[in-house]
Amino acid sequence: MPVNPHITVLGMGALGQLYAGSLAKLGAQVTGLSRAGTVESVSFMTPQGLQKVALSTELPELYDILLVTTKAYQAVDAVQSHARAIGPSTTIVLLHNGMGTLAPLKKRFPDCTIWLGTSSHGALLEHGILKHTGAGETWLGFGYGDRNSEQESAFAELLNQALTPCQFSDSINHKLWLKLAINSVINPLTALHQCRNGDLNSQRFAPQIQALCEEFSLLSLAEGLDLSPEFIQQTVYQVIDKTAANYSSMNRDISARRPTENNQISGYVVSRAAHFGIAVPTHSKLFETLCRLERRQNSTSLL
Ligand code: KPL
Repeated sequence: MPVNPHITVLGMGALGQLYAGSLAKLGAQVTGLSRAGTVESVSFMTPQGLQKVALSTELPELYDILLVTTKAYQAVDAVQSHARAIGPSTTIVLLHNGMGTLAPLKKRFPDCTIWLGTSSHGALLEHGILKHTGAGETWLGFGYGDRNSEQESAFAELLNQALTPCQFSDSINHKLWLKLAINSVINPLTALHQCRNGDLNSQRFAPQIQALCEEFSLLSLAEGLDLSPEFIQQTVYQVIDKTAANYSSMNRDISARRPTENNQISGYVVSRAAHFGIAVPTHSKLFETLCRLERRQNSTSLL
């Protein structure tokens, strides 16, 4: 990878635009790719007014860094559709909610390096204008392929300057599973009840949230992670408080009748629990209820 790698951001939703625009502001070479093609600029709403940041519309023949910010269920096919520009010198960075994309990608691209990441930044796109609604953090970690600590630190430092803080972690699995725990509680509940994250502070959700955290903790033990139910619950409520005014991504997907990341969030929890023979009845019920809701929405939208 060159000293100043070209960064291709795949998926130009709010989070993709936040990362692409912030990196481009810093002077990095960034191309943003949406389904319609390359995106020419990112328009940030800042306290000083609108700031338009130009992106590069040129794509390298072989990608240096491919930062994947699509929905989790699109990630594998989206990366696959760029296979001709992905070679042994490409590093794929997976920065989406949910789990389950590493295994198919490393099988499909055995010569690449894959890093995993998680972001807690809040971003909102309204009429093409990007708002950075919540300062968060980015964690990156090694997923697959050749390790190169210089490149790992250099990219983490670049992101740290663009969108502080960002660190490369040796315990990325712990961070990813904690994010999965947060998403497996907040996303399905706010999607099914069509409420804001902060509404989950209501006492009526407390028993369900407690059960979800206890079940997740049992699964985390089996995964060798040991996240206590108290720690998960405390973290979930911290995120609920920090993002109280926001609608979760799954809430927005259901409200707009788009597909959700249910399979990559609750579905992943349920399938890993089944693998270990652990009962997760509260997660299973939420997963199935959302599957039914999505099926109903799909069938009525076909009428
Ligand atoms: O990641 C999120 C999401 O909406 O997908 C949370 C953390 C729940 C914030 O809304």
